[in-house]
Amino acid sequence: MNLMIGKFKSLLLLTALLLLSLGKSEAAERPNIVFFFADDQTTSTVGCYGNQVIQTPNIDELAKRGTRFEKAYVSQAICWVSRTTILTGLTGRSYGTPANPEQARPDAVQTLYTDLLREQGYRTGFYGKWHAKMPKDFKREAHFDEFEAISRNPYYKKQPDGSLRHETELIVDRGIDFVKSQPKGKPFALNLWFNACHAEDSDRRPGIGHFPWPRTVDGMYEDIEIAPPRLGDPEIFNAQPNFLQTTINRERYFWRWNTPQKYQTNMRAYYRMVSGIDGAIGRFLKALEEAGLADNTIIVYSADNGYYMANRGFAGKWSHYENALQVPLIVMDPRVPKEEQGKVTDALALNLDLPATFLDWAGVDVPKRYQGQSLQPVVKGAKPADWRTETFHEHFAVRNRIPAFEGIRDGNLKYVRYFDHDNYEYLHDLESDPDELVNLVGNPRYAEQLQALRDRTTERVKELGGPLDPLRGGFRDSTVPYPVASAAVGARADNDGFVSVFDGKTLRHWTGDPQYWSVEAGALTGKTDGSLKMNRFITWKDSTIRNFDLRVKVKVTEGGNSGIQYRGTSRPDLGLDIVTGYQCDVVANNPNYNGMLYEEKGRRILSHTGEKVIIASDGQPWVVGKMPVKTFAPDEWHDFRVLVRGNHHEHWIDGHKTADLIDLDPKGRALEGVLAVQVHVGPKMKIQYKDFKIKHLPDDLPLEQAEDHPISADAYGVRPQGRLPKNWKPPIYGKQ
Ligand SMILES: [Ca+2]
Repeated sequence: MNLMIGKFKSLLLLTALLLLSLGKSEAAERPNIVFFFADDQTTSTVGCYGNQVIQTPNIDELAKRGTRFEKAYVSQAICWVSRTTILTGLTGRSYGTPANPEQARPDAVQTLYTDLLREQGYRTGFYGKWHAKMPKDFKREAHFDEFEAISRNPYYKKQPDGSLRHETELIVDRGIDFVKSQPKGKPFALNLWFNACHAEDSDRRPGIGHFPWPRTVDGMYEDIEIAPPRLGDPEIFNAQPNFLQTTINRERYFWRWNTPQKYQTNMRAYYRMVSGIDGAIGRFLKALEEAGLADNTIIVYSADNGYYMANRGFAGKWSHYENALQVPLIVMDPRVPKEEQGKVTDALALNLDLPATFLDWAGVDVPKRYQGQSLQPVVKGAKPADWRTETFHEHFAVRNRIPAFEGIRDGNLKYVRYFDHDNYEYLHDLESDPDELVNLVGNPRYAEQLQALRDRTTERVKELGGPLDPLRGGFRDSTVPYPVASAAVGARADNDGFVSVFDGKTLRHWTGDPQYWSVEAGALTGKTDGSLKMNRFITWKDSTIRNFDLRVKVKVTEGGNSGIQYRGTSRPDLGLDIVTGYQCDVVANNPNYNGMLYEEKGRRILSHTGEKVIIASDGQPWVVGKMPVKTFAPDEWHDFRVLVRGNHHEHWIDGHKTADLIDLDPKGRALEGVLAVQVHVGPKMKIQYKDFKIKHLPDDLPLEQAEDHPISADAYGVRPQGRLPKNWKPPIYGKQ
């Protein structure tokens, strides 16, 4: 071998080795970034932000080892804008146009922050809810090394083995696989963007329907009474201008929070969703530790917007109050010195800051167009003296239905104007009035500051993309402030006031196991082959029902057994489709059961067909009168009617009354719940329902009172279900 060449070769090798080791140490210095992003969550539902009930030990631990931002906000409180803002580093007004502000311009989304990280050697991953509104032809997966959109609807996804897995768990499963397949010496940026805790809007069954939780947290909080909303005083709502009293914030209040029962059920379900996220995060952190990557991985936890959970008589997000704009933000950087860990900062932070922060951590230049700033200085040390005191907030998504506003927070003062609603203005002093209950706009002492904030808003609007074009097509209210029947909010009724609950074509408005339920010849059809071990249900998803007049045509095969279940409760403890509640029975072969009033899994038979019954306050049903019993042939259509007003229940078949009952048992009775129909264990059968409609009656119909319905001494007990002693005789009310 030529000596010179040999020398040259070894020099080359040495240089290559040097370069390699340099590259390696550089890579080692660059941290990995994991961004956990929840949906629809404000600070009130995280343990470390002061909620004593909710269990979020893993998120709390991140705060203990990291920095918790007390004043973190989004620029616009709606899912897709918040997400697009993080991906682009731009406010909604800046990534869209005045004519079409909701649509991101192609040039604004050409390079996402993940592209910039990737160009600098980061492996990037995205799993979960995307929901950013991108231009046509935009290819999401082209902006990440690994990408999988995982959405809700349904939250439970069928797995290859037939089991169901919640999206929160699936997203973290993917994240763990990503970490396990991470090549050595290469940094990564992983986005785990949950759908939780977004409500399943199209499914308004309280609890598991509206806020489906991962089954790992089943039963959690079941025995806990959640405190009523802090800002629940109706006067707070009544003080709103009409355009906010009639908006989508109010409409959805009637979906989820308007009765104590719905509130409790949905709050518990929501808390479970949060604890589900927390548990999944714990699982991820363990895998990260096991992969030996924890020491160099920064963890971020935040949410895309805040959430009204009955505060102010509202639901959802969108409007200008802190409940909607404020989000949790926790940053845990393991490289930060011990003495800086566990701190709580009042530095004003925005969702807009996150992409700039991610790039800063990676040592990538933050593009000039980015409107946020890196949070790294705050996380590493004390809040810099020149940290921002001003943030800009706006809302214009779905402008025809959600009141649009723009405004500025500066120090303690927050100013907004609803520019499509006569420029209605708010000015809040967040220090003296953190709940924003006082509007200072008319207060002369604030006149000067008000004018300054108006001018500053105009200036910022101009800088960020200019005023929006005038609203086209007008504004549409979503509800009246106090609907007569809350179930009728958003429902379309015919001329007689009836709402169709089944369209004759699809099961879109229903949820149940397709193994038993289908549409046949325009009818909602349930079938069993005689092998059922448990009654199965299909439930109407559009709303709960309270006081109502229900009409439906019913046909059942010989020997068949079904029922119209009303004011029911989902029972995920028994099965995802199981419902308990009152039932107007449909029983083909027993006229004493056909049209009777039964209670599934509760007090059982409340009245046989033809019995007029009063249920005493202790839950005992007493027969106080009789009606003739008729036989209705199987395999023919019959008109069923269920009329329920307050605690008075009446059933009819073909105009013939089969049940008339007053329920005076305050503990056992239900005044609201879901509508479902049933297939029963027993012989093979087919049940069909068509022309299914309901008229929602006023919520506040009076309840029948015991003093107006004395039970006569000769009233006798309703025969209970099941085998009874041979000499069983009904108890007599007067002889108790
Ligand atoms: Ca959201």
